[in-house]
Amino acid sequence: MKKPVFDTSPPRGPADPVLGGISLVFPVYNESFIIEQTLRNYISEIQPRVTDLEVVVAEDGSTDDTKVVLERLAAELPIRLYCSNERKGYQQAVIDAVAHATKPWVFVVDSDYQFAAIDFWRLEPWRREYDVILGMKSPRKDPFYRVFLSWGYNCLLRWFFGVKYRDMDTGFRLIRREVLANLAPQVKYMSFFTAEFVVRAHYAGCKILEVPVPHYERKIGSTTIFFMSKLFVICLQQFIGLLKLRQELRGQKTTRTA
Ligand SMILES: Nc1nc2c(ncn2[C@@H]2O[C@H](COP(=O)(O)OP(=O)(O)O)[C@@H](O)[C@H]2O)c(=O)[nH]1
Ligand SMILES: [Mg+2]
Repeated sequence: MKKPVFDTSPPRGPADPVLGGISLVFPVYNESFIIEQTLRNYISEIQPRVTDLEVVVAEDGSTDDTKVVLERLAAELPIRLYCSNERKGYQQAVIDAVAHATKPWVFVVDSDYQFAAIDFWRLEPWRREYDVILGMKSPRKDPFYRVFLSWGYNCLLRWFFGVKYRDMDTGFRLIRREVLANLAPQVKYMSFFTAEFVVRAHYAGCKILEVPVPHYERKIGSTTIFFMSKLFVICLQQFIGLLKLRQELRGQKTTRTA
């Protein structure tokens, strides 16, 4: 396959309807200050240019005003809202959220607007050739310790699983729904879903592409996951998860052809 060339300012659609409709999926936890802006920006950017679009918003366990804001927005915007009271954690939240998607393609995006809606168009045209299209944060605008930990994590993933991807924990990804339906329910070892999903997709022979996308600082709130006080436990959990996944996949030859 020839090396992909990335357009630095791709046209803003329209998406080719032949490639199928798109489910836009947002996991949300404690984002009351930013979720309205995120939903309005994504819907106004994408809805006029995608013939068959649905928007799934999956919130659980928020302890701030997020539910109230979402209920108000659901009366106005074309969203399907799913709320539950117990926090699920990122991994289970994403698995449950994508199960609500019904279109042939699923665009799963973090709701804190660290990725801009317009950058959807950097990923969208690659649907012709790939099954999993990952927005590779370039450069990553997170605190130094996060950039460093993520670099180490990605190095370990490449080494353990013989993959070549550089940003396997991105929060901006466009995925063929049948791939998600097959593989998402199997994700269980690594808490942040995407890395384990990408490794499983690679071993299942999926065509995976990383496309550079701008990444922005979190303007409001702070990480809902990577608290300093929990970093050691999180790192340990990911490392144990990595070992378990390797154990499971050991001996399995990747079915990739490209
Ligand atoms: N539904 C749901 N969403 C979550 C949960 N934890 C995190 N999120 C969402 O997942 C996204 C990524 O979280 P974030 O704190 O921005 O992670 P970071 O960017 O890696 O620091 C955000 O949109 C959060 O609102 C959870 O337990 N349930
Ligand atoms: Mg974030």
